[in-house]
Amino acid sequence: MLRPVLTRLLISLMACLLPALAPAATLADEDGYDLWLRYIPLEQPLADTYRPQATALVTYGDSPTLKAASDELHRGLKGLLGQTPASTLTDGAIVIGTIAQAPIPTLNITLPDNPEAYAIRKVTLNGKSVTLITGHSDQGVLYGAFAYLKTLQTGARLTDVTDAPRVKLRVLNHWDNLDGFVERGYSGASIWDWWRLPDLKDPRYTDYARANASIGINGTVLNNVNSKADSLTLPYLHKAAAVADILRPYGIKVYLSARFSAPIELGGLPTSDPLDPAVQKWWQDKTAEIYAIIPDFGGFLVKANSEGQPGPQDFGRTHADGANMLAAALKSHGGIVMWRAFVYSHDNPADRAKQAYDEFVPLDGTFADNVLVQVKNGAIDFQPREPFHPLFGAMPKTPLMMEFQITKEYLGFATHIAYMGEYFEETLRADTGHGKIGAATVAHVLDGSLHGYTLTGIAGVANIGTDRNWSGSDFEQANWYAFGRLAWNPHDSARAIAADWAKLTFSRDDRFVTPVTDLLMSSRETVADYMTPLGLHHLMGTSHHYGPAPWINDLPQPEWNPVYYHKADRDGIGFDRTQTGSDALSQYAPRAAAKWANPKTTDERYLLWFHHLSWDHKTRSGRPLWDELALTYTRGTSKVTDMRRTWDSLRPFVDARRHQAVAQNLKIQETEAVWWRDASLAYFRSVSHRPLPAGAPEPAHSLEHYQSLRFPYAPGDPGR
Ligand code: BDP
Repeated sequence: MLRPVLTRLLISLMACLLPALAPAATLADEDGYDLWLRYIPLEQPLADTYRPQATALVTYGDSPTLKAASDELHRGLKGLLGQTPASTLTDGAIVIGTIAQAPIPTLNITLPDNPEAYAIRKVTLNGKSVTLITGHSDQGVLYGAFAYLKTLQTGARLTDVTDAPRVKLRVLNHWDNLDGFVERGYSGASIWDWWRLPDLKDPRYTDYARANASIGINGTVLNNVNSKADSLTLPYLHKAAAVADILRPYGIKVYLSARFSAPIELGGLPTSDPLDPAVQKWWQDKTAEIYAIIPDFGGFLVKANSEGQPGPQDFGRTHADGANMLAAALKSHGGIVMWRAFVYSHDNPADRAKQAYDEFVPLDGTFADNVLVQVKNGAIDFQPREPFHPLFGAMPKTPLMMEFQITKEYLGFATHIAYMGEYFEETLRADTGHGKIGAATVAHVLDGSLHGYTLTGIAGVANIGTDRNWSGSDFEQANWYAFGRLAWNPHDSARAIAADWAKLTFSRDDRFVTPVTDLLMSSRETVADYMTPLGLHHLMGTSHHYGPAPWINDLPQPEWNPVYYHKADRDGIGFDRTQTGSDALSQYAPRAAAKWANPKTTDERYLLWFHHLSWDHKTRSGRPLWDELALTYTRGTSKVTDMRRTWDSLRPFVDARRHQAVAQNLKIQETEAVWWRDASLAYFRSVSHRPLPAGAPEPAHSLEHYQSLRFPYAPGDPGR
């Protein structure tokens, strides 16, 4: 009696384990180059995988963009289904073409009123049952083709789909210098080989365009916001034009960062005063020159009067004067200006978090209609956690666009796993308090619905470089992917996007997808816990921003010093931004400010951002603040250990090469998390003079040891 039971138990145990272990042996090594466009055969042993027939592919119309769509479908279908589709209209065929292209109008498909919209429909055409992918424009068709392939890749059942982007400009910002160095880049050199352009036709540029189009990105700024005027000289414009030619079929426009002092540096003028007619003429001529070479040039991104960059204030003019002068030059060509609001100044004693709002809100309504003001997600600087920037919602007459940082300057570079999709979502869903509850989030500002902006945009600082896997690590690709998806629809779900990415990048198996999605969704919080818990911010090492340095207090500009931000002393810690302190809180609408006014009601993840509190302050757990701080650091490190364990358990689902690459990074992340915890606690203990609570381990080294560490060769550091 016992035997059959045992045998059955054994069999069911084997049944559970075997499939889990089976894939490993058969998975070929991958190097990450194919990103989420791997198109590996669908015959994975997934019972519910839907296998469409796509025996033929018929394209109505003829354009480089339709050709790109058709090439992608060919590539995808060949990879996924193992068959090259024929080109005759048969049952099961895929048909692509714009809605106006004969014979598609006969099908009476309706599309949203958006030039980039697409639809996928099962229809009967000429008596054949086909899948139609259509849009108002070729670009819409291309987006539909990628959407169709994604459905196949994720093993989802194909249903009718209609979709359109909620934001117009979905733009990558490359912080790439003309010499190939990428500021805050952790994935090799710049992919823009300025030296060999314009002759170089690197196939990588086409793959870059494919990857971006697949997630809806439709613009790219090729050069660093800390720009050189040289990028506006004729030879460099020809180089930019060569890139634009390759990206154009994929619906991606090229933009350039413009140096405000270019009329002086290139034009030999004595000034770059935006109200000077000679300066205006210089920009008009320059702009005309650009459009003669790049007819669909997108426009300029400008960092002005920020961190030493030239700008209109050098001549007593405002940001609006500067932006409008460039906007006027671009206007007749259809170009736009993205004017950055990342400004703060060493001679302004106001809390750095307040300065952008103070400068820009009075200018609301004075910007030309082809200007967007580009605002970072938070008021300081891409920290592991920041409350949303108070400018969102506060400039109803000026289109504000978002600037997210995809590259992880402040979150462990490319080595640490921190899924930015979850971070972006936190910002996008934040209630600005400037309208009806539920209709006044940051996403509602960006999609134009809150204030009726017709020009809308989202930018992300790229994490792309020459590394074979593009982003410096396999998991960094998730951040590029999530950025594109959320720029397309800022109301989308970061969790759903993470799950899609995991399926596309590694495995469709639920036993992989669920734990990896969970890991991704908690990963950014983990980083915030071991780097800047409870609302602390800007505690990173000087210039390179690698590792902890909360003790730094000797840099010339007050706000460059971490001590400026944490204000820890024997009595307490935190930045008082309430009425008793800098009153930055008053820049938020009352509904948003109310949540943060009182430490008792403040979400503790923002506690020390807004409040300076005694070490004895009783936190929600009942523990005094000092103990809570120490234990949050410690929790962060143990969560990294959990991530390592999870990843180890997923070995059967990932090829050995990528599994090992991720595992190695996680090991580094664990070591660096412990370093962050130990160095930070060693320092804060020296200030608070309190013993570490039970559960927080003694730092491995002395404070002096941590303070002595130097990193002259840290990547991405413009100061090295
Ligand atoms: C900071 C970066 C610096 C950038 C600056 C910016 O450290 O490299 O130039 O932002 O956004 O976070 O302009």
